[in-house]
Amino acid sequence: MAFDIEMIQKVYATMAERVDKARELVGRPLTLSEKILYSHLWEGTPSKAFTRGKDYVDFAPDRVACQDATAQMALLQFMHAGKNKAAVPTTVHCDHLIQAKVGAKTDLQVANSQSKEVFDFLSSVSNKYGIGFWKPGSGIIHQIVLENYAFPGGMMIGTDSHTVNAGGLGMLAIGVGGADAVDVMAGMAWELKFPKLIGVKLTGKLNGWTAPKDVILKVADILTVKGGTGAIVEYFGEGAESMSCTGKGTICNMGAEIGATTSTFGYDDSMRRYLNATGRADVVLAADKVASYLTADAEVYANPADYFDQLIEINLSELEPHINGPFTPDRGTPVSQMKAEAEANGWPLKVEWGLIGSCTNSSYEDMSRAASIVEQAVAHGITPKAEFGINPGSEQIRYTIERDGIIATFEKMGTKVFTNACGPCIGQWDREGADKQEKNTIVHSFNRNFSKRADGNPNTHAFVTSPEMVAALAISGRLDFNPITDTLLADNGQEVKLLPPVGDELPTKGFEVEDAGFQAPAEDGSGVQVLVSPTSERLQLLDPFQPWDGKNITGAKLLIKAFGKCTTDHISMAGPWLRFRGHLDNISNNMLIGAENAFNGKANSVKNQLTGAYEEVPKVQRAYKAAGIPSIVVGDHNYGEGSSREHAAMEPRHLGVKAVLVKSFARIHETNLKKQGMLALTFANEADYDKVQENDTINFLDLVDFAPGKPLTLEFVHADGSKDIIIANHTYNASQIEWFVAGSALNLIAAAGRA
Ligand code: MIC
Ligand code: SF4
Repeated sequence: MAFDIEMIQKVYATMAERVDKARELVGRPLTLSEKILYSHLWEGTPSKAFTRGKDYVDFAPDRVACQDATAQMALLQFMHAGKNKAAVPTTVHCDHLIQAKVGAKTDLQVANSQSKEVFDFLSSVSNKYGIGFWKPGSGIIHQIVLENYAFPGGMMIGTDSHTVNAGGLGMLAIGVGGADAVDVMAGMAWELKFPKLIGVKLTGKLNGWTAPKDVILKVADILTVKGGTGAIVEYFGEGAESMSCTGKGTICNMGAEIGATTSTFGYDDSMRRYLNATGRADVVLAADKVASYLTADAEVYANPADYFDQLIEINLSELEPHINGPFTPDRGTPVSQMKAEAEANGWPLKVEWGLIGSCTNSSYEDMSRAASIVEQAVAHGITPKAEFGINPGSEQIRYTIERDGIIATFEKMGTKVFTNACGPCIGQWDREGADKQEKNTIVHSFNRNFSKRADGNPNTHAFVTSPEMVAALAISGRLDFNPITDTLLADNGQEVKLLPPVGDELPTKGFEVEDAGFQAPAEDGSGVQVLVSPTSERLQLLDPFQPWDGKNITGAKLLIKAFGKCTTDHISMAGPWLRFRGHLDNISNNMLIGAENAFNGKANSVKNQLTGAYEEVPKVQRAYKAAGIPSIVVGDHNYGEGSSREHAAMEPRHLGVKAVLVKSFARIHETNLKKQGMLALTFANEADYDKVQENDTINFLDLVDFAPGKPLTLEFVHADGSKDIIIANHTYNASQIEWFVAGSALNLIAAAGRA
């Protein structure tokens, strides 16, 4: 039986009525995305039609998922909300805090002892508040959600940007900051701007070396890292139907990389097969009764241009395998052009490592198709030229692929099998020699490849590709190897051409697992004690942020003008810093250390305007804080791209930064800033970015009149006394302005809890 089947049945029970009403109000056939949105309104049955990309709407998500690196802050905040129990089914997953070094068994033991305090905290908070707890080693949050909780037509939020993975099962699953999760767990509405809709029509069929991953690598190349901002991507067409459910998950997963709010697919046979294989025949039974509501109305897919804000068409029969990177997931190169591209750009051609896994590509199908390539190499006596590592997505997958001999196949090539966890994908990789910072190339099946992400080395060129291509490239040891046309040299000197990958979508003998790693919460958690040591360096109870004093901010210093790509990895790095995710003051020491200072081209070196010295960003900001001087951060396009980690917003808030003024924001980060009581502003005129100078002092002239739709006026006073007036736009609505006034959204919830 599926977890929370009653909740799922309840969602389906009201679906028809709500969707029919929405269709009537909107006055035309509906996309799947609209059906799910309108059937999850906080108000219940819809009473009006909303304008896409404009209206803020209150929703009622069905469930919440958190992972260990973000759950700490989410639950520390939830503890202030004054509730006894999470209001909707919620789970916590331990996956980010496990380092990949020697192999699964030892690495897990090390993590369990090194992060014991954090795991114990998460386990006891979960137990107290009725939250399902998935222990370290159980798997990566998004695989576990897909295997156990996702259901067609549902809506969930998760404190991780790749929550969107559950779109593979026809959900609207959306990544958020912890403060948003707290809203839903506290039984309140969750607000989202009604998204725009991008339709992707998939014709033809994947074949040969192409995989679902290539669809999203292509889409990322077309839309770029910000092309999906504020939109839901809905995939459809014969190509979608012919693809596995976990393959659909891969495509939705990497929708985070184009900034999309989420991505989804209509309910089909691949989902039925997957639900049945993962022990959820009851969900199939329930979903089948409302099947027509779990996909778009027929007219929509027949004439998509009339219903989507943007339409993309991809013919899968013609799609080539892609390799995206380095340093950004939207730089796509078809495999046939890699040689020329790599040579022209000076990318190291030798592949040092091939890594298969992450929440994006760690399904049974992924592992079995990649293993089919390894098998061929073994059979031909080819020694792999690069090192190889895999991290299975869940214990259920690991157990099953071990039973089916897939792990044994990988091991024949000397592959390291890491824990069922994020590992190298989030810099939890103790890679030998990375500290030498040599220029090198790695290929992986993950989703992100920002600078330093995997091993901390800024000179590692990481490329994203499908698991089967990772296998081929790692075996050949070359980035420019094209398995479709090129041959490999066997150890006996024979030339060998690899055959295209084959594999099972689902295990023919079914999934199996001994201990999946789940811990159910206590029925009544009121007696459970949650302890946080005051001397802990890993956990720190939160102090509420101060409310706004009602005055214009004046005399603020420019902390940094960030140049170019500034992702959440640049603002609050992961890897070694993950250990401080539950301790706001300690983690604040990584604030913006990866951002490039526009004035000197350096990272973590900004001018302290009080002394004139160039120092680390956190140090300078602490100096301003100690002197009681406010500050602001200026940034470029798509600021805060990537992760949902709210630390990237809480750290500046904690250290006294008042505003972040940029050319444009990534969605989750903008909301996180608002929720934590910061000012998230954009240049009304982008060119004004160039007017900002290193020694600037900034005065807000009309913050006292802060109101929805009304831009703010900022005065930039330069060192020579001259001034520039810069107009800043914002997207705060009335209730979001209240968060700013109260000091944070949590302050409002806590006040309501006390009232
Ligand atoms: C990531 O892939 O960057 C992460 C680590 O999963 C993050 C969450 C985090 O920073 O903890 C994400 O994608 O949201
Ligand atoms: Fe973990 Fe990587 Fe997936 Fe983020 S993208 S959840 S770090 S596996």
